Amino acid sequence: MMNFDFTEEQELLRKTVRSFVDKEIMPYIKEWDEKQYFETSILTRLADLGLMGVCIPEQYGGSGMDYNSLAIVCEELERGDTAFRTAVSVHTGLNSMTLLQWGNEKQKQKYLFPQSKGQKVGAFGLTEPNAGSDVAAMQTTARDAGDHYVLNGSKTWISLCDVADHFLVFAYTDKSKKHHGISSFIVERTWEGFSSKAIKGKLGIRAGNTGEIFFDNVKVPKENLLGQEGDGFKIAMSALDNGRFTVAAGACGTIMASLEASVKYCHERSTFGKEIGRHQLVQQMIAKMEAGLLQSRLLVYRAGCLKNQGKRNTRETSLAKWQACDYAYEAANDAVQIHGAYGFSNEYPVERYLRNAKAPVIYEGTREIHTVMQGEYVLGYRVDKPLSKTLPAWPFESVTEEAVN
Ligand code: COS
Repeated sequence: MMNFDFTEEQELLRKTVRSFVDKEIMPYIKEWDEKQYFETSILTRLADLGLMGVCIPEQYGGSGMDYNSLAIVCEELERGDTAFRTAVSVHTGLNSMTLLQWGNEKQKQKYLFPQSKGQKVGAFGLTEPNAGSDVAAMQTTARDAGDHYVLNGSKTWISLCDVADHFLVFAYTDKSKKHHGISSFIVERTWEGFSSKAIKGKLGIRAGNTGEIFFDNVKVPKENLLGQEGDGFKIAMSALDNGRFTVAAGACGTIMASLEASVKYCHERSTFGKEIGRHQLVQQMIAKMEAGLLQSRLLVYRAGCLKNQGKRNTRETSLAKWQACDYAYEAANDAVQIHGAYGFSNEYPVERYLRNAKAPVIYEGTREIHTVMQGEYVLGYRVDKPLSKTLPAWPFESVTEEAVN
């Protein structure tokens, strides 16, 4: 059965995030972007709206909505700015959803619950200076020291590096086993030997907090190992199935913002005696944006439906991420073109959209990684096996209700 309707709850969610963005982000974003300043109070306000754990079951502190509701939140946030969608991507998509999928009950209560409430912020430490697309090239190590591990190394391009309380960190526990020797740990910022440093001078997402995190003999209790030793690569890849989903959804927000600004400008600006929207080559760019938005959304919501069914969606999510981010970059580029020389100045928001849209074509799997993955799937070189652990299907079963029945 196919159904393209949103539920009333989802429609209301979209309206709520949209008006939040219009009031709390739009008036200030130009200044935050110029100052390379991340406004942390936005996360607190999102928490007040129940949006820091939108698709996490209520028993773990979340709002219990479905996975496509997370997509809606990401679309609407990125319509304001990519920085805040990125924050939700790492907090909910890469961290909380991974704890939901892989964490034991104790870990979920201790770390997932406060994250879903927004009392604590989560982030994700996978990429290293010498390990981006090639995840297994990482150099960070976690040495077994009896009742704890000792973590050494560093991670880079970490969103919320100075803001997050908890980090999911990937490190080798046994280098000889190659990718089967990587393990995943929950690390707290306050632990001795942990430090962070923001990267300044980024092309885009300048209103976001991104940087490096360092581990200098950080003691990680054994109970903070996520899954089993050696599960790290699988955990990282399954986390990316969710992170990429949020990036793809966010890209739809950039397309919406590009369209909105361009349509407005088309009606304001006249050349050769008519509104520029009347020129066919301008219409072509507008039409491409519309097509890109609709195609991207369909791919995103299809991946979300698979998540709702508890099915593996690596292939579908990768396709959505690749396509939506490419469309968003093109849409932002065309929006600048439509604005002509004005688009080249920050008097209009479209130059920010273009700068912001470049990052998602690179992070969470470059355009090239996703292109190769799709080629391999079609040619039969890449085949996804069923997973031992998937996200819980939606609607979530409540433990409390089970107990009552
Ligand atoms: N969920 C769970 N397990 C997964 C998985 C997923 N989505 N994807 C892969 N795995 C498992 C595989 O089943 C395989 O397990 P076994 O070795 O036990 O059979 C293992 O992980 C290796 O998978 P695969 O063979 O697909 O690895 P490749 O080396 O071919 O993967 C790519 C290479 C390039 C696809 C991968 O490294 C990648 O996506 N790189 C980009 C990383 C990235 O996006 N970084 C951005 C970080 S920004 S936060």
